[in-house]
Order: sequence, then C-alpha cells, then structure tokens
Amino acid sequence: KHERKWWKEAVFYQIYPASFRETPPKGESPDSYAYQGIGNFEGIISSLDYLQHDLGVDAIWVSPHYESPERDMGYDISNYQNVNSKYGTLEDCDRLIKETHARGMKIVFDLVINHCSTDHAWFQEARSSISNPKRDYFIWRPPKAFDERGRPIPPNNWAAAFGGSVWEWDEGTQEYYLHLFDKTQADFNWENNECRQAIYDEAIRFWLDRGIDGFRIDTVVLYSKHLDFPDAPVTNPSVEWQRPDDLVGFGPRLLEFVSEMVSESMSGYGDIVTIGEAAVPGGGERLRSLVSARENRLSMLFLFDIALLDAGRDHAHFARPWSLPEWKQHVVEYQRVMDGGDCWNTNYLENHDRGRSVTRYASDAPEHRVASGKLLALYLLTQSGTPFIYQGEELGIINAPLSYPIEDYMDTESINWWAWINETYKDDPATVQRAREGLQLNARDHARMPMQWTGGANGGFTGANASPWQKMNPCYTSINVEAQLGDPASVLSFYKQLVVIRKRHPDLFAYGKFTMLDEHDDETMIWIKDTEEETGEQALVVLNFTPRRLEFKMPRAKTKGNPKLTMSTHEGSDEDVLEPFEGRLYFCN
Ligand code: TEU
Repeated sequence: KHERKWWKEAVFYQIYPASFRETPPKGESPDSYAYQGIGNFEGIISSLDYLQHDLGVDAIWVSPHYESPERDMGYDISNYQNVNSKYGTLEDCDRLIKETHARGMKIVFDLVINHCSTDHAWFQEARSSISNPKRDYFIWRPPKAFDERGRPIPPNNWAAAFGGSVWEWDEGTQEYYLHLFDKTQADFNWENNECRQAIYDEAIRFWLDRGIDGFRIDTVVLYSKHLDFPDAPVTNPSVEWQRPDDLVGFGPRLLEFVSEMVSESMSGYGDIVTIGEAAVPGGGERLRSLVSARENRLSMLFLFDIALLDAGRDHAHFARPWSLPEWKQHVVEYQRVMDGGDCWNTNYLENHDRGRSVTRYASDAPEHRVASGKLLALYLLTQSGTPFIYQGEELGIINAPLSYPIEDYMDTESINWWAWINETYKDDPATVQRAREGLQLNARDHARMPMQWTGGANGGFTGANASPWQKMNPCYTSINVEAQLGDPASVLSFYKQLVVIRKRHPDLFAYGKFTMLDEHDDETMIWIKDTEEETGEQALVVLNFTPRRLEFKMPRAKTKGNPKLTMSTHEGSDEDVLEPFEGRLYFCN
C-alpha cells in the first residue's frame, strides 16, 4: 500500500517564467511601467489566485529562473545563486515563495546540474589553464588525432542534442570539453567529489534554505558518464555525428550519485519532492531503482516514451507515425511502475520541450479541439500518479499553424536544426518540407509562446505596447483565460471540475489500481480505476480518440455496479454512441 504524501495527491502546474505573465512589479505604477515583453516573478504572484481558485492546482514547478545568458532559455545557468534580472530580484523571488506558501500551495524550482553555462565562473576558471583547480569540474579530452591539415578530430562521433559534435575545441588549452546539449552548456564532471559538493552547496542547499518544497531535476540520468566514450553505432551514414542514445544515460555510477545527492544535500528539509527528468526513452522498468522509496532516491520521474511517441528516430522533429495500442502499452507500463507501493510515477502530456497535446494526441480541427482538450484532461487526471499540467494546457491551446513564420521560431534547437536541414538537404525540397512540417508539430517553440490570458493586445501577457519576446500564437484571440473563465462549456471549466473530483477521491484517482480494458483496440482507451481496498469505490473512464462516432457497449461484466455518468466532454450524448473525441467518466458504485 502506498504511503500517503502531499506530492502524491497534488496536481502540479508547470510555469515557463519567460512566457507566463508580465505584471508591473510591486511599487511600480501600471501606467508608467515600461513592459519588457517577458514574464516576471510578479506575473506569477499575481496569477496564484487563478491557479488556486480557477483551476484548483496545489503545486507549481517553475522552469529555470536563474541568471543565464539564455542560449537555452535558462537551462544554461551562469550563476545558481542569483535570479535572471528580467524576472525581478532575489527579493521578488523570495516573495513568490512566500506568497505561494501563504495560499497553502507548494513551489518547486528546476535543478539543472548536469551542465552549466560556459559563462559560469567555474567554467571560466576551468578553461583558463590545464592546471586550474576547477579544471576537473568539467570533462576534457585531447583530440583523437589530427587530420592531414593539422586540425583536431573529436574523441568520438557523438552528436550533441542541439547539433554538431558533443565535443567543443578549446583553443586556449588545446583540449575538447564535453557538452551533450548546446556548446555553451558544458557537462559537469560528476566523478569529481569537490565539484559535486560545490553543486550541492550552491545549486541545492541555497534554494532549499530559502524554503522551496523541492526540485524538478533536469536530465538526472545523464550525471554519470561512460568514461571510455565509445563511438556510437552509425545509424545514419549520411550525417557526420551519430546519436549516442544508449551510450548516454544510466552511466555506471548514476545510482550512487543520486543517492549521495539526496542524502547529503536534500535531507533535513522536511518532506520535499524530487521529480527527476529521465530524458531518455526506455520505459518504467529500467528506472524503478531511481524511484524506489526503500532506496531513498527520487520521488518520481518524468518518463519519455509517451512524450516521444511522435518523435522520429533519426531526429525528434521528423514526425513519426504511431498507434493508439502503442501509446496504451506505455500507459499500462507507467501505471504498473506503482504496483506494490514502493515506486511512484508522474503523468504528463505537455511541457516546454514538445508541441501542444491537442494537436499531437487528438485533433486541433476547429470542430474537435474543445472536445479534444477535455478528452485529454480526462486522460491526465484520472490515472494514478502525480499529474502535471503545463501552462495553457488547461485551455486546450493548439500548436501555431504553418503560417506562423519560421523566422519567429526562437528556440536554439529549432534554429540549429532548421539551418542544418536547409544546408544538408538543399537539393531535396521534399525533406525540407517534411522538416518544416515536423517543426509545426513538435518544435519546442509552440509550448513557449506566451500564455493566453485575454483576446486583447498581446493576449494580456504583457503591456499592450510591448513586443513579446516570442511572438504570440495566433489562436490567442479565441483561446484564452478570459473567454473560458465564465463559460461552463470551456476546457478550463472542465479541468476545474475534474480537479475537484480527483481531489475528493484520492484513493481512487491518485493511489488507485489501474486496469486497461481495451489494450489492443486502436480507437478507444477504456480503463477501470479501483481503490487499493477491495471494498472501495470504482470508476470507469471511456475515451474515443477518433473523429468518428463509435458504438459503445458498457463493459458490465467488468464493473462493480451500475455505472453512473459523472462527467462527459459532450453533454447529453447517447449512452450507446461515443461522439467524436468524446470522453466519459463513470462512477460504478
Ligand atoms: O531536456 C532534456 C532532454 O531530454 C532533451 O532532449 C529534450 O527532450 C529536448 O529538448 C528535445 O527536444 C531538458 C530540458 O527540459 C530542456 O529544455 C533543456 O534544453 C535540456 O534539458 C538541457 O538542459
């Protein structure tokens, strides 16, 4: 049986601070304040009422708010002990923590310690000379060889996540440093004890001491490297650098590092939560050891199989066809991770790294998008584990259309990949077109477009005369908080009702047993939830993932009593017919 914890029963909400809301800081007059077009701490503070009362979430996770040159929008931290001045001051940040707690809500920050920005003082020192005491905080290697023109050749053939080799040549000291992501994100050398201690001190304790309730832990499975850095198998002979997929992640000392981090830097702070980002596909089973309560490592993980269902194996941004049974297999596996009470899991469809879920998992066609948004709400909020809603998901925001100019994409990954595609496939317009469509589906930019508060100028995200750092998604004029707040038929109202129901029945929805009834069906997902106690409540969830009307037969042999319809995406629909993208929740006893 699961031990009860606040973070198991909470509904989390992810905030991407640059794109959430800009509100004049305390003491500034709204009439004279010069809006910057980027979100700030005050914007989050002024939205806490919305989050608590109009949506009903209990905890927020704020993506990186630290000092950063923003080559990867804050996932490249140049100083762990300061905030990004665009968002406000450290005092404003402290006030955010206080205001969140004053409402009885929890707040977690992002912990990005697989790498730091090359602007960080530690890296600047490290690159200053081979004998610098900080040198070994990072991973340096000599060239494998020099080519016939005397140029260095990197130690292996791995591709970095955002293009090029994972090895960047440092002219000054004539060695390469490792960066799994952008070349300005240097990987830490976790083998170095002093480096780990410095991270615990500056990046972890500094913030726990300020009172936050835990961390979302970026790319946690990458800390331990396979130090021999073997070449990756050549899966795509037409490109220079190969994806190191199975060679990064889950290195030999990973469990040891995570245990040490948790016990040395995170104990003594009460019941904090640690949500690791698994960053590699590969399912729940392999990662159990990281979330076993007995082992005292992490509280839970973001697994990637569902998030990457539509990601191409050659590149995540080439769309990949997928099927419902494939998706359901991951759902079943993720729910099963929690069997027995020792491990816990997350449930999410969106974050700042993928396109919008309505577009990707259901339908953003005008006649289906509202139903789709609600359908996915039922998917998200009736499974066990901790659900995470990404800002705007509660409105059913859809991806920006193909007509959103490619020049307005701002993300490093999108920009680098698009440049590389155009260079590499200049004589192959079909591939360039496929890449363009891939970006429309899964560029990180879609989730990073500003939050849609109103249908007015700049969607109420910033001042009417400011220019938002990232251009608005044109759908804001019809899909926004203001339009949905008072509308009982809106996606937002549906979320709000469902959150209430979930919170009223934690035994059923947070801790309950999960049984998928139609694993092989490629049109619907139908599951039953039971409490851990045999005598408890039972719920039935029915989701139609097609744009067609489907015949529906109540699975009476599987249910306890006479199922009563509690919520549906379609008011007053026929019991025996599922409308396109209809979702239903029944209580059975
Ligand atoms: O993402 C880690 C990760 O696994 C990436 O491959 C991610 O899936 C990628 O963006 C796919 O398009 C984390 C953060 O969530 C991401 O925003 C950062 O860019 C990355 O780490 C580096 O810190």
